[in-house]
Amino acid sequence: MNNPREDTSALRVDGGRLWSRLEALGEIGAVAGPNGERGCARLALTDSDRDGRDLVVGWMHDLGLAVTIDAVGNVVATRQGSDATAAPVMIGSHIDTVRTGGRFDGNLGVLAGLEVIETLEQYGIATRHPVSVAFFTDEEGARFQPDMLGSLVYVGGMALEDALDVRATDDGARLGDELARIGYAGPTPCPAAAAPHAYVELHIEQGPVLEDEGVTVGAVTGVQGISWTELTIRGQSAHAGTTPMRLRHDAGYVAAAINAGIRAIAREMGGTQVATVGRCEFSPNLVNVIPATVLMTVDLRNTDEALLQKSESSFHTLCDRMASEEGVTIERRSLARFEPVEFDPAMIDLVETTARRLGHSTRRMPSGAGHDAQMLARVCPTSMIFVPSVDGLSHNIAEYTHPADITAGADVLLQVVLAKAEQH
Ligand code: HGY
Ligand code: MN
Ligand code: MN
Repeated sequence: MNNPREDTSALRVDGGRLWSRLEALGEIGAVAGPNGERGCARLALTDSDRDGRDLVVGWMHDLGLAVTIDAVGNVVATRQGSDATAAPVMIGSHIDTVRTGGRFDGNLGVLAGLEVIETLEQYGIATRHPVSVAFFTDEEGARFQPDMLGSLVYVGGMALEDALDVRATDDGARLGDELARIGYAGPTPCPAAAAPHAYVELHIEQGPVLEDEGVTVGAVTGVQGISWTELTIRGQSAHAGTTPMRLRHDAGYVAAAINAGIRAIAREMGGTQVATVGRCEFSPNLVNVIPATVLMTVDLRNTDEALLQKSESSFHTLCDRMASEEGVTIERRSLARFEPVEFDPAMIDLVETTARRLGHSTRRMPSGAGHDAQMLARVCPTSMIFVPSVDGLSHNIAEYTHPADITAGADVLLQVVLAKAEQH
């Protein structure tokens, strides 16, 4: 390798150092599986999220970075550039996880950002723009909806007060109270006073495409649209044995029909349409009682806004029909609604040409999952770098990405950041 102090195009990260940070963070909220899987459970603003935050903020301080915490708990750590007036190149992602999460979803993007900065420090590389690494609050939206909540507030897409008043789905806690309880209700105003110069996020693909095609790096073109709805189905509890089928108002049956119905909608639409019932809670949830109420969620996604609206319309027609046929009521509450996002063409080109220059196979692709990048794209040139997920698995404790792919993705991130930050 040429001397990277002179020729930074030869600069590479220390993949071992990055891997050991991933392992260390993965121990916080660790979940062990029966076959040796090692996942993570760090739901937003829980004690384990706090512990994960404390560990990463400690690393940020160890690197001598200027660390800010804003009013919704977003943390941004900045390495100074030579031009104090220049906006930072921001690297970011999240460190909260779903309850059955992995060690890479989100964590990789934040820790690779730390690795990029440590590499610049190690080789004494100065940049004109500052370089910052951020983790955003509650990207998953598993406990507090919507998802990408912290980055949405950061870019001015959701009022801070509305975010602080969101209630947790598990215990009803108020987001602002949980933020204060874990010590991350920060003093920095939110939304952010100024936009980054550019934003780039390294993330595992969380799907099967890269692995199926044997490609190392995904140059991400955008993020598909997301529609989350909570349904409260109210029927009539009655005796399972004495109530004739014609007299039933069975909320559980309607829930099952809606679940099967959205699968049929997705199958008929084809393309990128997906549909999921992730939560479904019966009450009173007893073997011999016809369910009185069901609380459930429906997640619909499509890369095309018009098709996403079509799937939503079919879903609501299904709900209306089932309510009428079974004589139940269905209360609907939107939990999240984001249109598809296209990333900046020049940033996509930069990711793709950088990956190729480093000798990695690459392909362009949209993201099926939501990411903080889709919010930062509202305020600055943005793209993402994907690396393969083994068996396409994520939101599963068996989530895994090979160390070589981790290092490849972080090297691409380093070189993209160097290009945007303008080595000085
Ligand atoms: O739901 C998502 O796509 C992301 O994991 N928040
Ligand atoms: Mn993620
Ligand atoms: Mn996720």
